[in-house]
Amino acid sequence: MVATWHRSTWACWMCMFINGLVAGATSAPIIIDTDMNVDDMAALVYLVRSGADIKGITVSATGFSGQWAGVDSALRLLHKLNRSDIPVAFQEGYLGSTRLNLDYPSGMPPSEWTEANNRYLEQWIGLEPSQKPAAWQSAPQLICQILQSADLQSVFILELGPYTNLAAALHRSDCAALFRSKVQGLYVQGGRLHGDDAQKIQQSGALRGSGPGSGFPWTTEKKPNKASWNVFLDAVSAAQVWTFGLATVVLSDNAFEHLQVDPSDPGMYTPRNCTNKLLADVMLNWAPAHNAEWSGLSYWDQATAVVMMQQLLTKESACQRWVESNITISLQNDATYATYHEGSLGAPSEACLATSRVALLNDFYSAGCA
Ligand SMILES: [Ca+2]
Repeated sequence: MVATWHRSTWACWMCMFINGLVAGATSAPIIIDTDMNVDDMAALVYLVRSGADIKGITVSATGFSGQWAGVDSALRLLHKLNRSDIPVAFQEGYLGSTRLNLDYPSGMPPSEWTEANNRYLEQWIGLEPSQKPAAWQSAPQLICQILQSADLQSVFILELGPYTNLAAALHRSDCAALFRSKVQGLYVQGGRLHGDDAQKIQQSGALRGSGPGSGFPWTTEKKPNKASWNVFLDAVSAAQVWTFGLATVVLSDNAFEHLQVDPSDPGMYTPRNCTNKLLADVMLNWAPAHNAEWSGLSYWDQATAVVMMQQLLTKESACQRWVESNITISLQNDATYATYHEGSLGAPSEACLATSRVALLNDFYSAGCA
């Protein structure tokens, strides 16, 4: 199935090339679902400047920014980038779908983790609020409407946050059929590919939870260490999207091992003649605004955006190692909770396991300068 997708995807890329889309540096239509952390903000600047044909942005309230702030941050950035024509939608309702433990009914990050993201663009980058209001549609409604008016097998979805909005769209009447007919592929950030490792650990029983009677043990203070945040924060929604089986490209945690941010990066990789410093500003204030160590910050969403655009524009990929697999999400009440399970079921996937830091940062900072 992956091979079939690979061939059809390649055929489509060739079509785009022949049709001259590549020459114009405009991508296929894209829907971005995001939680508007700082890496999402930087990825968005890169995407707009590198010719992504963004049809809409949906913002989850289950990730690393408050509901009131994520949409505002996206609108501020689009205003600065002269792209206020792109609709930005709120998540439907407030809470996500995952409620496996009534003692911890919401898996959302604590507010002290998200506070710096909420006011980042205002306080650290000095961006004005946008006069453009958020979309009148809810996130799932906007996704379904974009798919409704799209050509067959034309749309790519970029998932940079929890899967709450995508699952909600899938559950809307008739929208699953639109996903089947209109979506060509899904790109997602994060998650460790276990391979044989996990099976061995599972068989040994070493990953069992805290035992009978202890209840469901996982909270934001205690996450299985191989679970991606984007999966963990709403694991039921993530599991539903992966089980639906869209052709998926995943930038796995393995691919970020040499992608820590260094504050010298913008100076090193931004072209000398670049007068547009927005991307460098967004990157350079990340650690100070969060009282974080640079070594703890990586090019997570940025790298996912770069690899997607390189594929859509048929450029050489910064990904150096790929593996094909079918992936589902484990919802077992043990340390595999919210991690990838590789097998014969779920989404036919191509996972990037290793990236070239130099190739990736060259593209990111030079396109971000355009
Ligand atoms: Ca994100």
